[in-house]
Amino acid sequence: MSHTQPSDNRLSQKPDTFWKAANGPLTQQRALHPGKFGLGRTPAAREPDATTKVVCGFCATGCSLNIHLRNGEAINLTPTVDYPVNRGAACPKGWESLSVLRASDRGTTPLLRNDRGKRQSVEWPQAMREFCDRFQQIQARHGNDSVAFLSTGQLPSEEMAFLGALSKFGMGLTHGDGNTRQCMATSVVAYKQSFGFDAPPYTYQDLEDSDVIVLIGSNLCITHPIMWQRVLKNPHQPEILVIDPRRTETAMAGTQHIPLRPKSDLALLYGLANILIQQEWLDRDYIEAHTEGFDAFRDHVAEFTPARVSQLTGLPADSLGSIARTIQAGERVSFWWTMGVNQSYEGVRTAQAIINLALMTGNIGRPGTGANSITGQCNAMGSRLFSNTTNLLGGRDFRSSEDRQAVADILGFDVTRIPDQPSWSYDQIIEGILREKIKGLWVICTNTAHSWINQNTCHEILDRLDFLVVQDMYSTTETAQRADLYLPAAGWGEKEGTFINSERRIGAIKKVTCPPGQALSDFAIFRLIAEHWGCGTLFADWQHPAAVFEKLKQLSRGQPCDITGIRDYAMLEAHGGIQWPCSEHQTTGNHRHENAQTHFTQRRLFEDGNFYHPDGRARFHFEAPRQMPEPPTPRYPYLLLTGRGSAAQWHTQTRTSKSTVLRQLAPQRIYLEINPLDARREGIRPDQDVIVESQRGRLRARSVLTPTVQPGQVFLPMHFSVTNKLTLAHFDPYSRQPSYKNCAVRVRKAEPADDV
Ligand SMILES: Nc1nc2c(c(=O)[nH]1)N[C@H]1C(S)=C(S)[C@@H](COP(=O)(O)OP(=O)(O)OC[C@H]3O[C@@H](n4cnc5c(=O)[nH]c(N)nc54)[C@H](O)[C@@H]3O)O[C@H]1N2
Ligand SMILES: Nc1nc2c(c(=O)[nH]1)N[C@H]1C(S)=C(S)[C@@H](COP(=O)(O)OP(=O)(O)OC[C@H]3O[C@@H](n4cnc5c(=O)[nH]c(N)nc54)[C@H](O)[C@@H]3O)O[C@H]1N2
Ligand code: SF4
Ligand SMILES: [Mo]
Repeated sequence: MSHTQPSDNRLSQKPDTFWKAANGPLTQQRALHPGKFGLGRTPAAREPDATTKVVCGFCATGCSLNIHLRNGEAINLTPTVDYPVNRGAACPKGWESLSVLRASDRGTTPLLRNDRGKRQSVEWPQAMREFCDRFQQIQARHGNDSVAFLSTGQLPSEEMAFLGALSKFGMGLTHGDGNTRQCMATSVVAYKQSFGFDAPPYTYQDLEDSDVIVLIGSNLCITHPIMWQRVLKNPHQPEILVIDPRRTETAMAGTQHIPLRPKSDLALLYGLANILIQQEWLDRDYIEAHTEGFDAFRDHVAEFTPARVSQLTGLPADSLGSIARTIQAGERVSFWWTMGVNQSYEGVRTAQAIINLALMTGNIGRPGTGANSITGQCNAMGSRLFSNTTNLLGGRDFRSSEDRQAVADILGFDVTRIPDQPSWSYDQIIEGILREKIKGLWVICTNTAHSWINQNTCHEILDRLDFLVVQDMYSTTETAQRADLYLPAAGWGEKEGTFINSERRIGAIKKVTCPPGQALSDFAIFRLIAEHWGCGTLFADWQHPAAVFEKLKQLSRGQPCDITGIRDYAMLEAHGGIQWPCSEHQTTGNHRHENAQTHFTQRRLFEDGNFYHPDGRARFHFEAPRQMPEPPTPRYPYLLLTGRGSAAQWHTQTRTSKSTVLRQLAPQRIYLEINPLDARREGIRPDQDVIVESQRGRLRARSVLTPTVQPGQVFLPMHFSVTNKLTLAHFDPYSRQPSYKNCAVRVRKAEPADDV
């Protein structure tokens, strides 16, 4: 590292002086620990009224924001013009990043539930004692693996790696999973099986280079608005096909909307493959040189005739031919998918059906092509590599003794500390609580009691725990309110580290303002826990995020995600972020890339046709479509779709609801989108209270009559906690990702007697 760090003696201080030092005014902090709190490394420290660049902390687009400082404290922001991702644009959430930090429900002290069930403010040392005593007692009584954690795709990689290492190698936990299970697990498994490593191959420039863009189950206009802006900059007048049961904002803006029946994507994609094969609209050379398993795939899809596919998808048979022709006519076809694919009981095979189309038409590894999963959260890509949950650190495998040894050597731990099994998945942890296997749970940076599928059982299950700890920026989240111990965390802008965006670009976040009260960065909390737990010496050199970034580099060495060529945070800033892989070979000595600047700015994978399986070939994976577990019935005649409602709302709204600007840009009450024909049949008028009911629960919403949802389907935004009272807990068998976007409901006008 270019910054030499003074040794950190904070943990030898008493913890109460520790947090005071960590959280004093910026000037005081700098005096106490020059160069220690991020600001020492930003231009802010040298020029207190300067501007510094930070990547956004909401979605995985990974825009860069210029933070304008006065006296070293952030006062405003503007999108960065010379950043290769957003080039001067930001969506409303990005613009409001600073205002969401200043909310009255930010946690300012730890809160401990007392004997009467009331939450009481306590000092950090007591909070740490409770944390360690309670979890250690549970472990002593029920075994080490009776305590588990649930984490996130929204912490910097350095904090994720610290959490993963501390919990599994220090505290002896076996089970810990993240909210990325709700989100990206399907893509991870699909890529691993097809390509040999979890590797989204694209760069955003592909959005501008394609002449055909196929969006499957993605509402890009509102969920990744700045990626959509890149589509708008495409000079090739691309065909934009939007495959979505709803006529979304994106479907309206595209050139062709394909309103298939929900969860019939697999049939559609196999049907398209069949037509392409029948017509010989293939890249035979590519298939032969770079893939494995095509013949069996050809036989499998032969049964998906246009007539059958039309019946399964509800699309006219001739529209299939026209989609196939569009793909054939394209010279640079890119396929992009998000939650309409991943959140499905057959998500992995659906994602792979998309990958198969790209492989068989040779649309991969060239500009404007690719089978491209779009990531959701700011650092979901970091969690895929460095959270130490399902994968061992660096995209490795817990079951491989070689990988365990490599990690132990790099980190200087005894290899016996590393579990030889991957963690239980999120749903298995929740079920583990029900089966009384898990007694203690530590939730970090996710709001399980709102976002997990089927909330009625989820709430009951959380309440069964002997000890629930929630570490969050806000003390009022649905999950924090259920906690026995709440730990107040600093958020984006109040700490440092790195995120990896959807196109594998690593960018830095910095501390540009102070967290409120006694709130600490998650990094500092992990350090306190290590010390109190009794494993502080193991983490003696995990002093600050930059030191852990060095470890991430070593953990990535020789892996497809090798980042050993990134010198330090300053290098990331100098290059506008850097996409992985970026190995030492690429940046130093004779191997230095000829055109280093371009090389750093844009990079896609598989340009040489080599995939990560030992034989270098990509695989065709396929399977027969499954039955929808809960299709509509006469008693529950509508299929419920859920998803994002607006560009101004983020998930469970703990952050976005704190901005007056964002609140004005989005509905404040939950609403149900229903087709006017269905509404008429049910006697429902616009903007009226309705009751929506599934077999598991019911809720009250305002009606929005709109032809954007098809007859027989309704849509609820996920941003209101009641939505998941209705959803059915069912999962993809390979990725264990919840299938949030299909369950049967009924709808009626609310009556005065209704008590919901
Ligand atoms: N404003 C905003 N932006 C966000 C987020 C946010 O909360 N707010 N969250 C971020 C995160 S973590 C994620 S994961 C992404 C999600 O980004 P998206 O996946 O784009 O968002 P969703 O609305 O969940 O789902 C996309 C679409 O899938 C469609 N769909 C439902 N069922 C099916 C089906 O069977 N087949 C097909 N083809 N489509 C179907 C829905 O109608 C919906 O329009 O957004 C990220 N960006
Ligand atoms: N019905 C339905 N449900 C869904 C979905 C759907 O489409 N439909 N989508 C699913 C998907 S894709 C996702 S990704 C999940 C998202 O679900 P969640 O992860 O539960 O949603 P968030 O609101 O992003 O929760 C993040 C929490 O972390 C806190 N936080 C933010 N920054 C920090 C930090 O730096 N440190 C700490 N300690 N805390 C912090 C926030 O205050 C918030 O409480 O929802 C899933 N649930
Ligand atoms: S598009 Fe995503 S990364 Fe860009 S400003 Fe909006 S929320 Fe932030
Ligand atoms: Mo997500």
